[in-house]
This record gives sequence, structure tokens and C-alpha cells, in this order.
Amino acid sequence: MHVSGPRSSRWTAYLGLLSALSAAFAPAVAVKEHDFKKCHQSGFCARNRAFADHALASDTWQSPYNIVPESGAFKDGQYQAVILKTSNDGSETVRLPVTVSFLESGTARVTVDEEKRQKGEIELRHNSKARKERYNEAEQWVIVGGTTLDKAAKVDYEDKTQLTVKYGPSSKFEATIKFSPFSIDFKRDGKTQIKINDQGLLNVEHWRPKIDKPEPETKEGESTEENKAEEAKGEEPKGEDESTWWEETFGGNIDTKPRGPESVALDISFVGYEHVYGIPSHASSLSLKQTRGGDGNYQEPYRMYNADVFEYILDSPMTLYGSIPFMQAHRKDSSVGIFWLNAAETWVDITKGKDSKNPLALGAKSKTSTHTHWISESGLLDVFVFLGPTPKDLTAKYGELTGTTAMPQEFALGYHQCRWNYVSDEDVRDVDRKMDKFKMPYDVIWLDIEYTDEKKYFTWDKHSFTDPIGTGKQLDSHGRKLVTIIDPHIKNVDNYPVVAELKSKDLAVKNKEGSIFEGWCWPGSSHWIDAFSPAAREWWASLFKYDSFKGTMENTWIWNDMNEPSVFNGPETTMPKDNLHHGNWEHRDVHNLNGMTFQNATYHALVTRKPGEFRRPFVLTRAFFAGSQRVGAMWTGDNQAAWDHLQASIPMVLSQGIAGFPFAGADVGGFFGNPEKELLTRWYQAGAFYPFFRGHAHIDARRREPYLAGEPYSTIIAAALRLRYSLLPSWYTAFRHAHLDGTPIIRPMFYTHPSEEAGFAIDDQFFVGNTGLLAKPVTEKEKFAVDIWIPDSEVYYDYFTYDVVPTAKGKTATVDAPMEKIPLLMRGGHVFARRDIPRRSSALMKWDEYTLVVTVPRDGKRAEGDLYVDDGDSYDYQRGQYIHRRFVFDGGAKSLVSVDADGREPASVQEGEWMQKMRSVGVGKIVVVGAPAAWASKKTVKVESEGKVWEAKLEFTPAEQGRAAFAVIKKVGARIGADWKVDFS
Ligand code: NBV
Repeated sequence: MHVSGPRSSRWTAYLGLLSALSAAFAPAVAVKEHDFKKCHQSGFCARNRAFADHALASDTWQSPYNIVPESGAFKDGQYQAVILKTSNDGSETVRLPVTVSFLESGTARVTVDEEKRQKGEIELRHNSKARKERYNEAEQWVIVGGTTLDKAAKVDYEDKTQLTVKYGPSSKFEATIKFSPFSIDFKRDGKTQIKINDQGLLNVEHWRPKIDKPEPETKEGESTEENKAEEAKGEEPKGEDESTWWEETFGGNIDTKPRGPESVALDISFVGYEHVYGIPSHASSLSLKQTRGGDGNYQEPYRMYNADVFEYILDSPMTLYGSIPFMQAHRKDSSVGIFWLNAAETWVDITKGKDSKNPLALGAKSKTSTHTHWISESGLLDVFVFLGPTPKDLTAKYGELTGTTAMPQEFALGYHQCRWNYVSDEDVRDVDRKMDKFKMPYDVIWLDIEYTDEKKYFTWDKHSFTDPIGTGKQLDSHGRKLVTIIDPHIKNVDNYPVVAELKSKDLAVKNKEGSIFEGWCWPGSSHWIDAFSPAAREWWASLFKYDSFKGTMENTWIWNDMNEPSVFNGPETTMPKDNLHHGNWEHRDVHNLNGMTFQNATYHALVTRKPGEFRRPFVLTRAFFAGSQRVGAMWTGDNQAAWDHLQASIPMVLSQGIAGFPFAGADVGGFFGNPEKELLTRWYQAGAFYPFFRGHAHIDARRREPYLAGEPYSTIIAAALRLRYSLLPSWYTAFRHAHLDGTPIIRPMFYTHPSEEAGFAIDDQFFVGNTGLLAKPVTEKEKFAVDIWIPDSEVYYDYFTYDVVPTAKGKTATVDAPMEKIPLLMRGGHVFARRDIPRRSSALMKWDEYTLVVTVPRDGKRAEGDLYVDDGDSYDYQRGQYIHRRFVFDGGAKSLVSVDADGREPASVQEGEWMQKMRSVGVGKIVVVGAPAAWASKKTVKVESEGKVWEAKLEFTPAEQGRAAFAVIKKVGARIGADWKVDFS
């Protein structure tokens, strides 16, 4: 084991922790930025940035990539050709097969490979066993649909220099492929939206043999780029900088790079687009910043290289735990985007400007374009192009390709109580009892690594957890669940059957020599399961069977941490890039996929945990990639108990949503440190609006279960928890929409109001699903009012007081936010569902009646909304076992009706057990906020359903002093699953 340089102090801390875990861990020290690479320390990033600098500074630069016109053929929606790359000195030409596919969905895909590597006609150094091809299996992990070729796509124009293909819905999309140099111009309705290689930054580092020559001296971790940057300015580089082609060192770790340099890079310009979003996870703003310096901009590209970034810093393009290389660009009334399917280390530079040749020259607002430069270390160049035009089209098309968020276990939307660690069965049971005592609803209690017998996963600490089944049963008696952590590092000790099997079955990740990789993590010396291997996944599944993982039962679910993977003594706290995975793919190629494959293995293990039991798994992951949304939830990792971390969590969670992985949340209270009570309380109020809502704390943090906060905080937190629980039906409905078409659960302004430019950079307020609920949690100390930006001319009511917010479109409304209040507005024109009876867990609310809230719009005409319900546990919803109602309030017809949202006839569904039970669940009350004054004299309304008509009582409260009039109809009595009509005439 080699430890040196800047990592050693951290390593010492880990060792200390391993030997005396209890309270020995040195408290918070901010992330050591130098533990993680900057672009100039990552050879391929530095090389490509230098390439860009040179190209953009030169007036005569021409991209050396040209399509051979005769090689090209268009057939069945696909254009295939060969690009010839001419090497720097003109001595060599490299053949790069290119495919441009036009898909039925209207998405286009551009793939570039390298013939020599494809055919295996290269030599690997150091007797490496690694594969010779560029990694071409990312799509097997990521893409689940939407790849059918558009046979209707046709060549519209062709000559010796270019080819234009019309494709997409009503042939509104157009791609002009230019041959010399190779570039593509994507148009919608005749206007250019996206250009690739317009700036000439395409760079596919081809294979070449190493020619030994004396190397220039460099310091560790530095490329000669940095040294040369100054002198190279304005000059032609004399030759390529080879210093990082064959070997790189960082933090004392050597990367042997048996395949030499192999990066792929491309510029992608969003023409006329000033905002770009996506590429999580970064502790940054929702609208991404420029990265080439300048006022308020970053100096570094956004980096995607999943890493265990200990105590991450804010407002930074630095990489975090997960990566989704999907980017949306937006301007008034138009959204377009790209998905860069590459799982290797990736950097993205962003500049904005008027002129593509000079991106730093900021121009008139309307003409600003965003130029992005994508740089990956290895693999194919594989990019999907989406032409919108709405943000919703973008998330839907991306969802079609990579899948949408899985329908969750219903409990998973409740509150999760976690800490590192609940130390014993009794501790868990005590917290469980106290939550009840203080009337704080929660659904899940979590066990971190200390529950195990010395970090041996699938075992229990013999002294503290003597009766996990008894504990599980106590939880189950209130419908609650237990989540236990299982990490991918397997302790390397004798007498541990799990590691013995991992070794004997040969299912672990290998080192560069092809023998089992050994590294350090929580348990000390460890091996890592290689979840890329089908056999490893099968074996993994066997470990979760109830009779194998003893102490677990039907209400046990799983948390996957450290799956970046985190390797304490590895480069940048992860695996050496020259490690080998199943199929002999280098870790370098698959790094960003690693976490997803592990979560996927756990997900499948849970689906098959018991024969005949087919339930939706719940698996939380820290590392992720495009596609992870299909197998669980994520959280934003180890944040801090600080106000700025609370603030940062909101754009981070919003970013997850627009990048297709909306089941996201941040540790409520902050992981490191001890939040003051005000912060903790505000964090609960914000957390009640994260799609994934979990309180968590570091092992050294003081206990902070919400009932310990003391008054008035505990009562305020309890109210936030209850608010979350009462709105669970609406959250679940939002998940249903996310599952069906990829829409985010919480939605930023640009997404809901794509025409309102003033909202494009707002990332501290959001709508919840399609409920019209607009939240802006307080994230500042001693702040007792917030300004909410109002995106349209609709009326907005205060959620709690029904006050009409006095404001207009584009203005801000100041909303009072004393400690006990979450700034939450209701937009006019919506109907949403709640369950108002406070209970201890979501399971106990299963058969409760519903409350419907109608927010009458400004013009009094129409309000609409929906409610989706299923058993919240099984896959029976796929067989029609669900209720999906659409509610329409019609001010003209003076009625509120409930119809089947999917147009199903009642008789068309054979009702199973759950649906039959739901027959007894009705609509309790209907609250009409903004009720017409004419209802003042009304005492009853007529309810009509299932052939019967009856009367229900209406109580009207007139408007006063800024508060809207409202009416409450009690004991409505109609079944939630039936058609009904309430007649207000
Ligand atoms: O398993 C311990 C922690 C966990 O509580 C946290 O949520 C993870 O992000 N884990 C990281 C390992 C070490 C943290 C310093």
C-alpha cells in the first residue's frame, strides 16, 4: 500500500477511526481540494483545454477531422461514414467510423469510434490484459428504450460537401452534416439550435505506439501544459505534449495507462441559449456558470468523476458523488439538450458569448450563445441531441432513453430518521417510541455501519444488536421500516464467508495485473464486488435472502454507500484507473457507472429476496449515473450543519430533477457538525419539500432526533413532518408523473414557466409536481420573511392563511415566515389531494379519507388536478390496480367532478384485494379556496355518484382583510375511486 503526500493526513484520520471508531474521529476539516484533481492535473483535461486554447486563439484554425464523402451512406434513418483525422504533423491519418442515427423519438445520436482500437489492432503496454476497444458497453447499462430508428428520416439535400437530413415529428428537425471539417448543425423549424464541432474542438486521441524519447521534467501532478501555457499563448505548439500520455501520477498513485492517450472531446454550442442546466452533481447553482474565468465565473470546468468528496465545498464545479452527463439549454420558449453517454472521467467547460470564435466576448442578451466543451478520458464519443422545444420534452425524451424514476415504495416518501449510528436494538426501539410520544410521524429508521460485526456486511454486532427481528417487529407494528447499510467493500479477513465466497467464486474487481484488488475502507483491508459481472450480481442476490441475511425481514430495506467506489488509499479516494472489471474493461472506462451497477445489483437482490414476493425495492445510493433513477433514490452526501449548506441543497435537488433523477434529498440537519436549533428547524421545513426526506448526522454529532430540539422547535418540526404527511397523496401523484414521463418532482421556474426569462436563474423556490404549490423554504438565519418571485398572472394564496398574495406577474411577494411557518403558496387553478388525519406513519394512513383542496383561479373559471393511488408496495399497478382520478372544478358550470384520469371504464378493471379495500375510502372534505362570494348563502351542495344523489354541508367564510373567501364541504361521502360530481349551483 502506497500512501504519500497530501493524502496522508486524511489517511491517518481514517486509521484513527478504524482503531477507535466511537468518538475518535477528528471533527470537521473542510475538503482538501488538493486531494482532488484540477483540470491541469488531469492529463487529458489539460491537453484538451490547451487544444481549445490554441484553436480558439487562432484565426486560421481548422479542425483536422474530415468525412470521406465516398465513405458515407444513408439508410433507414442512419448515416454512416468514416472521418479521417490528420495527425498534427500530417504524417498519419486515422480512421474514425461515425454513425449519425435519427431516432423515432426525434432524438439524434452521433457516435464516433476508432477503427484501429475497434479491430483490436493496437498494442497494450505493460502486458496489460485490458480490452483494446474503446468502451462500448455504456449503453447496455444506461439505455432502455427510444432507440428505434426513424425510417421516415430522409436526406433532403446532398452534395460533395454536406448532407442534410430531415427528421423528427413532422420533419421539423434538420441536421446538416458538413464533411470538411466535420461538423453538424441541428435545426428546428429552420433555425439552428445546436452545433457540434463548430469551434473545431473535436479531438479523438488515437492509438499510437510509445516512442521513447527523453521526457521533459515535470513536477508530480503537473502536466507540461501548465508550464507551457504562458509561452504557448499566441504561438503554434511545436508538437503535442506527450508528458501525460503514458503514465500519470497523482497523490503518490501511478496510473500506468496501458492504452496510452485516448480521450474524446467535442464542442457543443447552444445557439442563442443563455442558460444551461443539468450535469449533476455539483454544489453549484441550477443555471450553470461559465468556467473559463471572469467575474463570478469558475476557473475550472465542471467535473464528473464520482468521488467520496469528504466535506465538500460550496459554489464549486468540483466533482461530487454522482454524475449525469445530461444538459439542457434554455432560452425564452425553447429548450434543447444533449446527453453525453460516456462513463469515464469527464470535464465540461462552459462559456457564453455572442461569437462562437470568441466565447468570452459577452454580447447583447438576446444573442448570447452557450458554448460547451466536453472532455472524457476514454470510451466512445456518443452524444444524443434533443431539440425540444419544451423543458418537458427534454425530460420526457431523456426518460425514454434512460428510463424514468421507479415507482417508489410509498413509505419512502415519508420521513426517514437516520444517524451514524443508532447503537443498539434498544436505541432503535427507544427512538421509535419517542417519535410516537412526541407525535412525530416517521416511516423509516436507519442503521449505519456500526450495526455490523466489525464492518462485515450481512452480519450484526453480537453485543448491541441481539434481536434485530424483534426490533423489526416493533417497527412493523406501526407500519414502519428499517434500512440497513450495505457497502461494496468486503472485509478481507478469515472466517468471513462472504469474502471467502467473493474470492473463491472470483467475483471481485481485479488490479492491473489481473489478481484480486485489495484496498482500504471502513473494515480495513477489503475487496470490492464487481457488480459489472452477471455472476457477481447473482451471488449478491443470494446474500439478501431472508435465511442468508439473518435478522432482516419484510420491512428491511437497503442503503448503498461508498459506491463511487470509495477506496481510502486509492487515487482521489477511489480505485486505480488501471484496475480491471468484468470483461477486462479498465476501471477508467466505467468509473462513473460503478455506483449504479452496485445499486442495481442490490435492487435486483431485493426484488428476488423471497420466491413469490414481488415488491418494489427501496435502495438509497450515494454514487449514481444516468439510469440510476430506475433503481432507487439518491442523497447529496456529506454536507455540513451550516446555513449555506441548507441553501445549496435546493439547487442541488432541483438539478437532480431536471437531470432525470428526481428522487433526491440532502441530509436534513447537515451531516457534519451540530446545527443550532433554528437551523435544524428550518432544515426540517425545507426537507419536508425534498422528494427524499431524511434526517442524518455524523457519528460525532450530538444526538438530534427532532424531539430533542426542545420547545418551540420540536413542535414546529412536528408540524413540518405532519405537513409532509398530509401532502403525501400529492407527492405520490408527482412520483407517478415522474415515473410515466420523467417530469421532475420539484420543479424550478424555468421548467414550469419557460417563457419567463426573469425566472431562468431562480433556484431557491419551486413547484411541487403539478399541484400549484409553490415553496420557498427559509435558508437564512433569523430571516422571518421571504420574497417569492411570482411567475404568472394567476392568483396565489398563502397555504396556511388563505391570504391572497398581493402581487403581479414578474414581481416578488413578501411572505411572512416566522419560525413556525414555511413560505408556501397555492397557485389558483389547481386541485390537489391531502390526508388530514395525523398518524404515526404513512402505512397507518392507508385507508384514511382524502381532503381535496380547490384553488379557484383569478378568473373563477377552471381548476384542475389529479390524484394517483396504488398499493404503494407491489407491482400490481402494472396490471391496472390503481386509482387515478382527475378533478375538474368548473366555475361556469358550478361543479367539481372526479373522472378516471386515464379514461378507464369502471368495469374494465378487475378489482384485486387492494382496490376492493379502497372502496371504503372516501372523500372527507373539500376545501375551496377563493370560493365565489355568491356562495355566502349556500348551506349545502348536491353530491352525485354511482346513481345516487345526496346533500353535503357547506360552510362558507367570507373574504376579509386580504384573506380569500373559502368554503369547506364536509362529509362529502363519495368514494375516492368512483366518478362523482359536486354541484354548487
Ligand atoms: O457510513 C458512514 C457514513 C455515512 O453516515 C454517510 O452518510 C456517508 O455519506 N459514510 C459516508 C462513511 C464516512 C463518512 C465520513
